[in-house]
Amino acid sequence: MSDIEQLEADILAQIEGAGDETALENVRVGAIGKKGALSEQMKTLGKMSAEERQVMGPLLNGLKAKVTEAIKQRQDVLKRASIETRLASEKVDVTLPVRANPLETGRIHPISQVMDEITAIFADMGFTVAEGPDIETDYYNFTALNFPEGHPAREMHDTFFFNPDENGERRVLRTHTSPVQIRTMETQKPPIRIVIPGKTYRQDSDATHSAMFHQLEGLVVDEKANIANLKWTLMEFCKAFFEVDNIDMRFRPSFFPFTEPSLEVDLQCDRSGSEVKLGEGNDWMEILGSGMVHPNVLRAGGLDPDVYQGFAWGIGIDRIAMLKYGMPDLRPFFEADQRWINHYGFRPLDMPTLFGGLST
Ligand code: 2U9
Repeated sequence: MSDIEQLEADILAQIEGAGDETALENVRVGAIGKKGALSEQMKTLGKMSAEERQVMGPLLNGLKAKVTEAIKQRQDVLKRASIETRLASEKVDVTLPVRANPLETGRIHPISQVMDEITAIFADMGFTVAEGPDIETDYYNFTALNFPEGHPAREMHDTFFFNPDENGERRVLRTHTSPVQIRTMETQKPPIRIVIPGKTYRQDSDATHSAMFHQLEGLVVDEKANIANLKWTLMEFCKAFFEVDNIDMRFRPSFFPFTEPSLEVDLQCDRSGSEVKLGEGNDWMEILGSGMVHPNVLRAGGLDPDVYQGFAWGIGIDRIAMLKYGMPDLRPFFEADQRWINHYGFRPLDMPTLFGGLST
């Protein structure tokens, strides 16, 4: 075998043996790169006699073309092989379960659920939702609601006070949502039919009380609102909320500065078993407070009590949520424990409506 034939055999063997594109590039540089074996041979052409060059020139040029073509073909083979390997390793298993999205895994907090349920019931009766600030003036939280200065009921509210401002006035974290009713009476002409869900604050905390809690209050003001309307409204609400056809209710006289007369509402229940059952039995459970709006409160709202009368009520959302959904302790409501919310929470797309069901 001649030297040229030997060189050809060596280079072609190296090309064939290159296992990946990097190895092939090294072979290319070693053969036809600037200082490659074949390039070095070609540099000797200039020193040859004319006859010798006539034989060796076409031989070496032919070999260079052959090597170039062999490298290109090997490159194609290696490229295809690397694509095949990637396709095999990046295979998608279409039988794997799809990861659940937040709409399926997220949960609605029982307080939000109960607020939505109660507002759905009152919206169906023609009420609109009103809102107001959590930080209130002493006037809207107490004075306008017929709590005279120094009245003991102010102390009963265990109020969170801010430091006095330059005029010596102390703002408060609202102890009830009632200031919103005053603000509404100041700005809207009767008839008024509103419900106010929201956060309220009192210095109190144990298994059934938290410093921040939630209320839903309601107010009706027109020229004829009366106790019969109040009783019917609350009766319809309780039946819808507890999802029962009939429930016995008891109205007990009570005292609130902002209503006169004031009535506390109890629901018939059975406490003989391990849990409280509503709508049956011979026992009673206090559920909410209510009354006819005090004339002083109507006056504070800018309304003439000789023309207008109203009724109002207040419900503790946290307590009623515990009762309806069998939650024994209030504290986990605010602990953001994923296991608790997975257990007691509600699915986001199951919106409470009267026609679709409140809690199903
Ligand atoms: C105006 C006039 C009257 C709202 C009322 C109650 C009775 C009541 C409690 C229930 C449980 C608060 O969360 S709770 O502790 N509320 O008993 N609330 S009447 O009466 C109003 C409010 C505003 C202008």
